[in-house]
Amino acid sequence: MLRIITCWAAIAWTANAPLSIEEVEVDPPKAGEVRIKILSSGLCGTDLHILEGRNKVPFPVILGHEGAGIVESIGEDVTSVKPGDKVLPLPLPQCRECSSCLNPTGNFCLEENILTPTGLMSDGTSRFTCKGKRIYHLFGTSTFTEYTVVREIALAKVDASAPVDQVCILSCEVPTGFGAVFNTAKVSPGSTCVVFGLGGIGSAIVLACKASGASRIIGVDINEEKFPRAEALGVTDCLNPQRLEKPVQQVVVEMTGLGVDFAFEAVGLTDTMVAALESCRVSSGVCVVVGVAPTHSQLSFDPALLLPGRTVKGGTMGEFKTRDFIPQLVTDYLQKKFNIDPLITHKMPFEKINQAFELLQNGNCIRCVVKLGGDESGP
Ligand code: PAD
Ligand code: ZN
Repeated sequence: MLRIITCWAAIAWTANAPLSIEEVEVDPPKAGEVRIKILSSGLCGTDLHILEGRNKVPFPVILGHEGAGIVESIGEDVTSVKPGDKVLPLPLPQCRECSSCLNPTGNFCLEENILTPTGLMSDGTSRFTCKGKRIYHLFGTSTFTEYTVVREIALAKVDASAPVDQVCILSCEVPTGFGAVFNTAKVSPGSTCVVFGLGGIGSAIVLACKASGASRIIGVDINEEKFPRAEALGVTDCLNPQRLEKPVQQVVVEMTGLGVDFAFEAVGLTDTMVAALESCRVSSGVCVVVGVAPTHSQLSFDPALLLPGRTVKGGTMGEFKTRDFIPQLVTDYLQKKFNIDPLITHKMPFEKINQAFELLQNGNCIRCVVKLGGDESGP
């Protein structure tokens, strides 16, 4: 008989307030669910959007969706993982049964909990309680806690030797950026690219554009502290729109002649989405929207932009089928097929999670990873 676990978690009681580290009770996993000891977690721009109140989810909530840990216990009917396995919880599941999962292209599993976040598990209840109050989950993951409960369909079982404080970013940041380039845009050798937003996601996009053989990668950010790191990753030209006398998209078009072949938006603002589209060349330019705009915002642009053959596309988690692809991504990283280490600029103990959020908010980091107290010795 599995017991309730009492452990530490960072609770967001409301938006626009620091997280509070408190004791929570974590219920045992129900059928099809897995309880995980979280060892490390990255902080993503989406967590920040939610904490700033611009993207709505139910509160109080345990944030975090970029974690790595060890299976502590499994509920009934769980067959693909067992206690002690190393896993990455996935914000986008892969049920392998719905029409999206059965379609060879695309990855937007119909069991997702991202677009309409209820904060609850599939039976309509939560596994977290704090001071007698129900605490909501985030995207079925919630990784800013020593223990969490995740559905089996939202777990990637990964190589036991993978370093958790590195590979945690392979559950969101890296596949999101890589897939935007390899799957959604399909960046070709010799092409020109522009990347709006040089944070964690934008940096992963830059790495992948470079790996695809792009001849020019223009990076756009309002924080010039991002430029040296972006150049080290492969950006050839940096632009700060606030220092330009013309709209940044006009400058990008002038720099490239007709506009870029591929534009990526990794900020999460509708203005930068339009600027990205307007940076694309006629007759083949592709704009990929990766950033998450504020809840209920509307994207508005001149439809004449599309008539000459520009395309606007979007994707979540880089359109990778998450459970199929992410274990392989971890193995490829362990075999040194690519290097993600420059994407992690800071590591901190879990107790300093509010400082980690300040770093992200002030733009002083690419990714900060917080380390929870536990070790890998067992559940
Ligand atoms: P981040 O905070 O690390 O990076 C955002 C960057 O944008 C920072 O460098 C900012 O300085 C920069 N920025 C802010 N305003 C502007 C502006 N007006 N013009 C140019 N640059 C600006 O966040 P992140 O990289 O973790 O996330 C970026 C977006 O991607 C964010 O909206 C997040 O919600 C989204 C995301 N999408 C997916 C997905 O699957 N589609 C996954 C994860 C994150
Ligand atoms: Zn599915």
